[in-house]
Amino acid sequence: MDPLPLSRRRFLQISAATFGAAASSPTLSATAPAAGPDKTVATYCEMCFWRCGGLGVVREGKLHAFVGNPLDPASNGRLCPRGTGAPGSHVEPDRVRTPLIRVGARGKEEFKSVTWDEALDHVAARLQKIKAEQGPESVAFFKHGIGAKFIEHALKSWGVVNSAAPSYAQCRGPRDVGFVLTYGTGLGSPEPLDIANTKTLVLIGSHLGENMHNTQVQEFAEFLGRGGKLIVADPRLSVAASKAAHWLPVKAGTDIALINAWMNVIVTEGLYDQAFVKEYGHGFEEFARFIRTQTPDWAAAETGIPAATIRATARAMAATRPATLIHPGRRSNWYGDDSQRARAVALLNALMGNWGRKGGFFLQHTVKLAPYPLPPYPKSAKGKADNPGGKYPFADEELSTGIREATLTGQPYPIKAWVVYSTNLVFTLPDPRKTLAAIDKLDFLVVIDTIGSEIAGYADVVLPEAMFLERYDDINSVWGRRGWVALRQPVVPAPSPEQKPGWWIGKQLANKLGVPQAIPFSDIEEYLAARVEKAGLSYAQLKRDGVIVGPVKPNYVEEGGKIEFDTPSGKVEFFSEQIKKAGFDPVPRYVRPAPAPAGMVRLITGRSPVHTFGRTQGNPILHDMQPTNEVWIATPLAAKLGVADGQKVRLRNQDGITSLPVAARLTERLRPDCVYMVYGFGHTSRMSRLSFEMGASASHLNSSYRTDPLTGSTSIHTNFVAILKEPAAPPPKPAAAQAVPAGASTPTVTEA
Ligand SMILES: Nc1nc2c(c(=O)[nH]1)N[C@H]1C(S)=C(S)[C@@H](COP(=O)(O)OP(=O)(O)OC[C@H]3O[C@@H](n4cnc5c(=O)[nH]c(N)nc54)[C@H](O)[C@@H]3O)O[C@H]1N2
Ligand SMILES: Nc1nc2c(c(=O)[nH]1)N[C@H]1C(S)=C(S)[C@@H](COP(=O)(O)OP(=O)(O)OC[C@H]3O[C@@H](n4cnc5c(=O)[nH]c(N)nc54)[C@H](O)[C@@H]3O)O[C@H]1N2
Ligand code: SF4
Ligand SMILES: [Mo]
Repeated sequence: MDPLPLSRRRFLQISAATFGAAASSPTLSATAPAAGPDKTVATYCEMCFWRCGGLGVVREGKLHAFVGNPLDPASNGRLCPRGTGAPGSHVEPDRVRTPLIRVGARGKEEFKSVTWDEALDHVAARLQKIKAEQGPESVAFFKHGIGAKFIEHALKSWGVVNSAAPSYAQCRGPRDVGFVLTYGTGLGSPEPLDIANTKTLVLIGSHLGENMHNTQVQEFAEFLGRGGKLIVADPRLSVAASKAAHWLPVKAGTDIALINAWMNVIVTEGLYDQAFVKEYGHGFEEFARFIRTQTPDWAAAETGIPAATIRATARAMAATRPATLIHPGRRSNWYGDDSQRARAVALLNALMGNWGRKGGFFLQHTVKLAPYPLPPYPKSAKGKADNPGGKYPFADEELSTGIREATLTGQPYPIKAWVVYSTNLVFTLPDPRKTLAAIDKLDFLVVIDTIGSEIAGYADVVLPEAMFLERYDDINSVWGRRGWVALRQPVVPAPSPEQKPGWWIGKQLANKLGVPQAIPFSDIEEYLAARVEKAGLSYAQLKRDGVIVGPVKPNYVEEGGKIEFDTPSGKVEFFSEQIKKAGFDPVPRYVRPAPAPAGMVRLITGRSPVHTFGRTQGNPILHDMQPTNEVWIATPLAAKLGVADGQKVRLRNQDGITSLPVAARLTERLRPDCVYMVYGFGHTSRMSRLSFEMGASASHLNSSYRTDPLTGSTSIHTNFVAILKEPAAPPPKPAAAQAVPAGASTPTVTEA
């Protein structure tokens, strides 16, 4: 059997295209803009949140291509496959074309088409009623992306205080908190990683090359091209791991043990940056006392990585410091101990002394824009509902799951309506059963989306947004080596005149809710131009070029840059008094993950290089590149189960939730105590025909999660599955199949 299953061959081809891009072509686009009558419009991509600058190419009045903008530092003139495929989202067949009001039972996906006036009058009447009876705090807003700005602003001007983005506690929240607790600052996006100058790069999970954050992948390709040393710890031989000098197939959930053992070697052998620790470190002695107990021999038993390998890789890291970077990761909500895992990563970096140093974390700058004068928000006596009593003491943004909990329990006060912008909460939040139960408790659900997503299927009102190539949004002001501002502007009109931009929706909503002063400008360009011109920059230049990049400034201590740490001690906190005071471990202590129940293995997930989460499976271009997902199963495990390559299986988790059928991909490149699946497939909304029931949903299987006690972030890799061979499993019950509890049939898997 081919040890490299189809999916991997495809991943490798794609990554080869990307890794080779720097040397070969100026863009990944299949179609370069032709000379002649083409018109190009500079804007920035929102197929994901890297926000690369691109050029929309219009030919004969139609959107012809979307290619990289060479002036833009987030793309360097090249887009990833998803950005290049953005025109597919413009022509996506099942886009919502008009506002919709629900006619059938909730979740039945039955709507009638209405005018904007009707839809917004209905929304305003329902929200005003809730405000009158319970207060505006009982209306919550969920958001993802820059387009949310004016809708959120309208709602906040009217009294909304609960506003949360799942991209915090379901993504990079615990990482940023881990860094705040250590260095006094989070890393944000794009992260200030100087991969361009790194000599040794350590990836813990972070699967660059499948995770397509554009310039990071470009710098990674350059790093590999010049022979940089790569160390990858991942239970799976990811695309990145296939390029590594050392692949450490760490047992899932044991990263803290591995990182602590690395630190043990570096501390006990005196390999760390002693000058940096002396000048900038706080509590190093207490930390060192603890870390001396975390020996490689101890960690070997936990992680499955031989002690000699742990020692060798630790020494390799120290050999090139400070140009050694332990990648902090991005999606860090894995096991429910993730802010501590992030602390461990932050501390290992601190031992390299790489803060503000070439090849480590560069010092960032930004281009300042002028604020546009807008009236302040009303004060709320009730406060927010997502984190009552500061239960999660280090959460520094709102918790989406906290709002869901308040909706379910009515505590600290009832939440009666959700307004949801560009986040598919049924997919995004852990345990979709809880999300649906919370929706059941709502008086009113408004969803602003481009397509008929799952969450839209449950809405009382759906408002159709224009996609990013069809609209203005606020200016993107970015921290980076020099910093820059980028403009989003329409390349083509939306296919339907009823598909409106977020700012317009926000303005109408403000009018209908009786707070018209919240958005005083009649056209968003008034607002955009004012912010740019008042900052002394040229709006005409921004419109023409798409970006204005700031001046060169020092990025490193060597260039005269200053480093300071906004922690209580003013230093890098190896030992954290504030964590201790809050009742948690002041040093990152490893806790062994729960073992798999009999007959089950752990489910771990990641990204497809050609899709973004669950939002692009209905994009015809990207759908063509990858219509469905597959489940990776290690060959020894498959042999034990009698599962053949390509055979359809279902996954049933510890809570009896069964997936849709999905093809098995047998591989040598995965530990046999877990299976791997790309997240974002297995859609259940009939309103999007291309993605409906294609593949299996990792979201639905994520029913058992742990909550990080420091930040409230929720885990994704804490579920176990049995592998059921088709057709032995009960016949599919279409849309509901993924939420159906286990029937009588017994899992056919034995534990690996
Ligand atoms: N193409 C594409 N690119 C994207 C996105 C996308 O949807 N599509 N999304 C973007 C976003 S929002 C994010 S947050 C990032 C996410 O991308 P990353 O932050 O890079 O990755 P994760 O999804 O957290 O991690 C996935 C990897 O971790 C490994 N892994 C699983 N469990 C463990 C473990 O216990 N230990 C270790 N060491 N490794 C483990 C998996 O095998 C997999 O290779 O990607 C961004 N880039
Ligand atoms: N099980 C599991 N859960 C996860 C993750 C995981 O890997 N596994 N990843 C986590 C991470 S890292 C992140 S960042 C979050 C991401 O979570 P979300 O941001 O919620 O991502 P999606 O599920 O793709 O939902 C995006 C929704 O926005 C809609 N949309 C797309 N473009 C537009 C637009 O221009 N305007 C409007 N109004 N709507 C639009 C899409 O149709 C879709 O309904 O999910 C988190 N949740
Ligand atoms: S990384 Fe790709 S999808 Fe994300 S913004 Fe850039 S081009 Fe668009
Ligand atoms: Mo994310």
